Amino acid sequence: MKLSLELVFTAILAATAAEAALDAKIKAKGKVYYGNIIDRNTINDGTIQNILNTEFGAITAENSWKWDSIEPSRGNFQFGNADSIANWATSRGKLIRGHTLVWHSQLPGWVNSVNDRNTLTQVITNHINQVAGRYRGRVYAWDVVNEVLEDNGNWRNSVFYRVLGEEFVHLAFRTARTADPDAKLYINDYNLDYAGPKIDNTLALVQRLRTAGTPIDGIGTQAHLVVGRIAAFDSQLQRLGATGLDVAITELDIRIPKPVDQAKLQQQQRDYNTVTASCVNLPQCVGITIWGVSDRYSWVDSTFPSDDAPLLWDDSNRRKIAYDGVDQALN
Ligand code: 9MR
Repeated sequence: MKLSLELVFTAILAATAAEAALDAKIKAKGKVYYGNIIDRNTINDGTIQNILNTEFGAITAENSWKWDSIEPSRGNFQFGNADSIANWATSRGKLIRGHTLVWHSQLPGWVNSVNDRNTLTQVITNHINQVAGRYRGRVYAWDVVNEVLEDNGNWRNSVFYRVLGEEFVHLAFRTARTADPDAKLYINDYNLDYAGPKIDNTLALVQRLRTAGTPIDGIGTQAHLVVGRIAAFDSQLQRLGATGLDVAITELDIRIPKPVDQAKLQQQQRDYNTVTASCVNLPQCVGITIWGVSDRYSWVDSTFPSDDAPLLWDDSNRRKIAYDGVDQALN
């Protein structure tokens, strides 16, 4: 009896995974996943869990895989929250995108105060070995480095660049490849959605990494967009694809300048349709991750108080017409 009940549960889980609607549709277009995020604020919300289960096929931890969560002091690794998310995803047959190994933000103070090359090299190497090593074989893709350039195309003034120069990027990729040889390794950034020095210099950096033999598999474009301002998105995504590397849209949301009204929600529907179609139409684009399920839980509320409503479900977890924009691009 116990065994057959387990079989029933397994079958239900498998069926749920198989029916993940947006995910199944983008797979039918030859892509790898349609994903979303989860974290401590949503992992116990039954409605969000249900939407993740039924619509999405890949999971990114919104915060719990970041350096300050996992290694708050040197050598003190805290995997509790990160493991919960990994297990949530794995037990439901979802892919995992690992976010992120080396990033200037949500970085504990002790890393920022390192000022010699040897120590920082050891610190980066150990962090990547511990984190990517722990989930070895379970992560589809890692954002190995995140946001290393400023919008003007200059190097960001992080502890990593100050102490190690560009070598920190090479070091991070080489270490990640050894720690988890089967994971796809990505450079990830925002504001790659329009022409300018940031995308130019990102592409130049990618070229230098490849020339140096540094193992990189993909470019992630976060795509934190604003309704009605996505005209350049498709052409810039094509530039990323022209490298021949994999491309992923890693943190998609399309926020609306307040007040939100029906016309702007309709524009948002069209914009979600355009962005999804851009990925579908680009052979190198492997998948899309939306940065949140419902408007109730979005980083936009606190960071851009004059914008709102960036996601596919509203504050009451009701499906918005933006969902239809995505769905139509997949049909
Ligand atoms: O969504 C995340 C939010 O909960 C955090 O407070 C914030 C802190 O920096 O990070 C947000 O996620 C960011 C992601 O990790 C990297 N790209 C930009 C995202 C939005 O800020």
